[in-house]
Amino acid sequence: MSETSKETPKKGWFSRWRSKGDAPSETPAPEAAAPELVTETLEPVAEEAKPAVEEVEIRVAVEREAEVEPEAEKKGWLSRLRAGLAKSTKRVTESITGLFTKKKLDQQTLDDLEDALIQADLGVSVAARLVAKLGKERFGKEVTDEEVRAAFADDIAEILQPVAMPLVIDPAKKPHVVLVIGVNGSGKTTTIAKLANLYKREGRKVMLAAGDTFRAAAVEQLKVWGDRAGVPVIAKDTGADAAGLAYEALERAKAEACDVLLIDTAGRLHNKSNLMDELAKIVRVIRKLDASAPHSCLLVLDATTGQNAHAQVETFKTMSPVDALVLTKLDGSAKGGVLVALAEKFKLPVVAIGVGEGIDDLRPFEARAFARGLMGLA
Ligand SMILES: Nc1nc2c(ncn2[C@@H]2O[C@H](COP(=O)(O)OP(=O)(O)O)[C@@H](O)[C@H]2O)c(=O)[nH]1
Ligand SMILES: [Mg+2]
Repeated sequence: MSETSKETPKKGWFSRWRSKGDAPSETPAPEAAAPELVTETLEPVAEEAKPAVEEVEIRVAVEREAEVEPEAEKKGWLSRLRAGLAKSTKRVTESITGLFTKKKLDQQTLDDLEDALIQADLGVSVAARLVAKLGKERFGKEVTDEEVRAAFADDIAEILQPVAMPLVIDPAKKPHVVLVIGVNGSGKTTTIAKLANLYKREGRKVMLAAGDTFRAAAVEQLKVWGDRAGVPVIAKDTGADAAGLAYEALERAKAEACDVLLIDTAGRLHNKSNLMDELAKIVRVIRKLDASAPHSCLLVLDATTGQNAHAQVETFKTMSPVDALVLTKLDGSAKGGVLVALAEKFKLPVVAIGVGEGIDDLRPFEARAFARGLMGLA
């Protein structure tokens, strides 16, 4: 994003989402399927490559997508966000509410509140900060759980505000190259499909590069999504050199004067240095065609992995010029609070959040709505 982020955000990004209404509800991904990032190896924890099954899953997802219920379309995106965050909200608010048996705010209650916030994945530092502020303002006074939640929501919104910004596509770049990285299963390919769909509907010329050449099903998956969004997908056979593919895709995107090129990548190679080499090579090679590319490097994080997301940011920052985050699966996670901890620690822009498996289930990240949603407030 570097030089592009100073620009005024394109209107289409937010206004379209805000006015659009909602996408069909989808079955949330099971939390157990969340991938882990381990330090030495990026082998999957709960997943084996099963092309046959994956292909079936892709088809099911696409078919489900087609069953758009008009009823669901009418729901506002805010209520959808709240519904998506329900599990996270329940976890935080129940523990806070449970503490307010006594009327006056004492040290014990403050300590318990701090624990509740840590349990809800907001992180030690955010929890300490929120509770210290509450203590300073309300110690010894009578407070209700709702007042506490409102105070926390305000403070959380303040932490989130600086990172809530859209991904700005620089119209001067033809194309604006977006490199999408993250561990296997985090939602990279799905997020690319959602972004491609969004940009296409904003009238931009979009191209996709199936850079996860590690798995056959990954290439197929992107082709299916590309077809659905009406966007060309540059792909090669499994095992092809990802950097070479990215290079060719950029060459084509330049030749065809595309506005956006989204490059998918593999999240799992034999080990960390293997993945690092591949990502570095992709960056090196595309810079031969455009020294300023990639113009955005999006790290996709699965919100259901909770605290593991921190390790993923740390690791990927050493591999690539990560300059923004997308948090996915907020619809199926009780760990949405991790977004607050990430915002406070890394201060990386959160350009969008994933709230479902469908092509429309991507939302701009809005600080206040998210903070109030998390704390169970309207
Ligand atoms: N519930 C839900 N599922 C998601 C979301 N984003 C991705 N998924 C699902 O997560 C799984 C892995 O996604 P995929 O895009 O293939 O991950 P990749 O390996 O990083 O490319 C798929 O089953 C997706 O449908 C989301 O925001 N919400
Ligand atoms: Mg993928």
